[in-house]
Amino acid sequence: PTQIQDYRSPKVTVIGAGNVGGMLAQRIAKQNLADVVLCDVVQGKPQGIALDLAQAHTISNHDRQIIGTNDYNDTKDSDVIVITAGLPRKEGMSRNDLLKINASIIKEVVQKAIALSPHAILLIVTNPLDVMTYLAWQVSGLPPQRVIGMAGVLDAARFQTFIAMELGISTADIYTTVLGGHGDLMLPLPRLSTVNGIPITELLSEEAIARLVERTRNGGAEIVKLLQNGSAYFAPSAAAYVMVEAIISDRHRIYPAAAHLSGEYGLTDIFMGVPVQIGRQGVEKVIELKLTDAELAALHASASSIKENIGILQFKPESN
Ligand code: TXD
Repeated sequence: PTQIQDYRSPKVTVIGAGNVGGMLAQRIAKQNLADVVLCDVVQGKPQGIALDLAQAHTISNHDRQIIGTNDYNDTKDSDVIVITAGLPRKEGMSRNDLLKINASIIKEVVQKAIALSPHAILLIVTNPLDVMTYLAWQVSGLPPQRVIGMAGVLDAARFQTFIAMELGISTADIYTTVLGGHGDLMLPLPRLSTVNGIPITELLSEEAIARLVERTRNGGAEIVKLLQNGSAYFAPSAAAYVMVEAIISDRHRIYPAAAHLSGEYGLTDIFMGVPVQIGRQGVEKVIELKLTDAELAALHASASSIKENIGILQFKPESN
């Protein structure tokens, strides 16, 4: 039988103690979900943030440990490793502009982290999201189910927010479906987005829906433009948090996320945003929605642009 002293707190490592990473660490500790290790390449930054967070948590009254470090040995035996390391977008940059710079960062940090936590689930946040998730899977050598990319929860929340603003109702009654890559070709699906079960196509005009879909696609850029130096992090960290929680608490939640496809939606050898069931083992199931021909064609267009970028990195298994 399990002895009580065998129990240890779950451990989540967040690599990249930037805006998203720091805010995610706060959310995890504040909810008493897990101990957190914040790891960054910049000396002092993760240590400073960890100390500040520990003091904040003293005030808000809970007991999780937060460590800041530049040393991967401190990340050993993590249950979940979240990768937020990399550069964010500046105004005028597309997510793909980040491709090569962030690819070299992802390769380095994933290899170092997985060597010490071979049983972890990897959650990728760094952009361009779908390509970085594919790359992380390749360099980690993990089974595909244990590598997940976060973007769909954020994109779906953006769509939800804009629908709520338009209708003047609570976001709590809105459910949205967004498929595809985390880029200009992402696919918010009005037909499968509902207010208390009623499709929004029955509640909003075509013009309004087209406008909200477009705003969702540009949701990240709209914030980049307003902030001027950096990208969104409150909603992204909230989205990463619910995914970490679904894993640590083994909730079998269904979320849109970048997952490995092996034939679903007619696609193979790619990570892209689709609804998945998430639990302690990572992706438990990829859910295949019935799409119209037009929706499927749009999804394939999004997939082609991801594959093109995977090709630029020359990280396809056959060209390895
Ligand atoms: O939906 C989504 N997936 C996204 C993705 C939503 C929001 C942000 N998105 C992307 O996440 C964004 O485009 C970036 O690629 C990442 C992180 O965004 P964040 O806003 O947190 O960027 P910061 O504040 O610049 O933080 C990045 C940190 C910073 O502290 C660097 O010092 C660190 O990453 N960094 C590294 N850490 C460890 N090792 C290496 N090599 C390294 N390089 C940079």
